[in-house]
Amino acid sequence: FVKAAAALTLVSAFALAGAPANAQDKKFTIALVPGLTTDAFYITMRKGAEAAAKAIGAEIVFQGAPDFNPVTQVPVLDAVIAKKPDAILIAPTDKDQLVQPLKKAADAGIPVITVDTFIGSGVYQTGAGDSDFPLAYIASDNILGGEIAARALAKAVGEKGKVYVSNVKPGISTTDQREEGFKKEMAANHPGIQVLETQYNDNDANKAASQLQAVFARNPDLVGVFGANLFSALGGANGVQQAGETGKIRVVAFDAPTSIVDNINSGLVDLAIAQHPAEIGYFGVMSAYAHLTGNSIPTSIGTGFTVIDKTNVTDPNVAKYIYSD
Ligand code: T6T
Repeated sequence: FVKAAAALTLVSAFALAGAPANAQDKKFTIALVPGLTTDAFYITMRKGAEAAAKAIGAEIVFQGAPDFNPVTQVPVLDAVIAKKPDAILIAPTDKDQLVQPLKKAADAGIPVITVDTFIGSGVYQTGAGDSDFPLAYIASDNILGGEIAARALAKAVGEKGKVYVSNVKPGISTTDQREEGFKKEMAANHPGIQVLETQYNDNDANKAASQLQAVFARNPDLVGVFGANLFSALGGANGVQQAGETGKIRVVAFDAPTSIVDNINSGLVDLAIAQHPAEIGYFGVMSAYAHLTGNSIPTSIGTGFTVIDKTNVTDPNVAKYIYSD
């Protein structure tokens, strides 16, 4: 009896202290490391992550670098690992350069899920190679996004003429795949389009704008540009405007910051391919939670796109996909 009473006291003390009865009741801390902090895409992803965290009583730690660069992202990741969060969601800024730094997290027993971008081949948990250790990859289908961009740009320019891709830099899974999808679609189905050499802008919209003008100076018959991410598209569009070529050099934009609405309405941008970053953040957190509470999770989750143009930009069901600032 004494033993049983002591056990009872222990149990009630435990209950009073509010200790978790099971893993579901634990307050998890989930780190979200974006590609960079000052990008409407990742700001919107954070909102989705916070919404999911609220639903499950978790805490999000949002910590990132001010630019999209492995050199600045790796120290941030090291600091995050040192704090031992329950899980890490990360948009790796380079397919190869983030493998070893992320391995440190996995070796420390912290589950890793990549959001938006991937490491290695992006096919995880297969036992192949040394970069398949993340539990899941949650993102847009970026090859498909590039194909959609190619079809839209080809149509806008009447299926003929010179175009080019304004891109960030090689080694980023998302933007590499968008370019791949774009070129594949052009080569397969749009024989009248000539794709010029890609211009890499290091995620600098000003650089992308000057590059547009330089490409136009070399090719006065340039008819279109595909901006493969937010800053590439913004810069490309600004370059077209500065060159006085609005409506003549057609712009297809990846991503949908608030400024895209004005650009679509003014005819500077033909179409924007909005990703669903909030969805990526939401399902990133939910996947981490499922794993942390003993459930299995899919190794890949594909999120959607909403294509925004003049015909639907005022529709609230479309406008809700414009990113948050
Ligand atoms: O396009 C997004 C993201 O998907 C990509 O990986 C990097 O650039 C953005 O964050 C937009 O700036």
